[in-house]
Amino acid sequence: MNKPIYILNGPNLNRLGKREPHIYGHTTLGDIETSCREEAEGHAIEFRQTNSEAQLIDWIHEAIDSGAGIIINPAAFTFTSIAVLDALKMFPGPIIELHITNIHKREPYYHHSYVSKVATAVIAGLGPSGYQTATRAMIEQLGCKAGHS
Ligand code: DHK
Repeated sequence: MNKPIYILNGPNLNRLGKREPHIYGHTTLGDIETSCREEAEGHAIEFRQTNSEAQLIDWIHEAIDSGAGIIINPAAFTFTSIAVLDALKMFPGPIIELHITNIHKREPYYHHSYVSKVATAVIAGLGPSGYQTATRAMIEQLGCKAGHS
């Protein structure tokens, strides 16, 4: 059984669909989870969201012990949390940092990411479909063929 890919989401992303739709669109996080599972074609996925920094760190620790790869949209913690960076530093596998919007085109406080220091790759600005792109890329990074669970 392949170790799961952890897809972790930070604060306020539980409000997707209703949250600033002119910026984030009308797609809900539930829709995004469904699209990731379809893209993974049977590869194990742990898809989670929290508004708590401590919870996000605990899930990264869990992934260190039992995950193959991490796809993370840390949302606002991207720009504030050295604790999340320190946790990710301990992860031995590929890390894909993901943002729905192109953070570099937005307000200056969204320009410096702590997470990018340890990310294998960064995806930003593709909208909700960036999650599928990240899932496909992660399966390639892991050298797994989709459907081989
Ligand atoms: C999501 C957030 O919540 C913001 O804090 C970031 C990111 C952008 C996103 O594009 O997914 O600035």
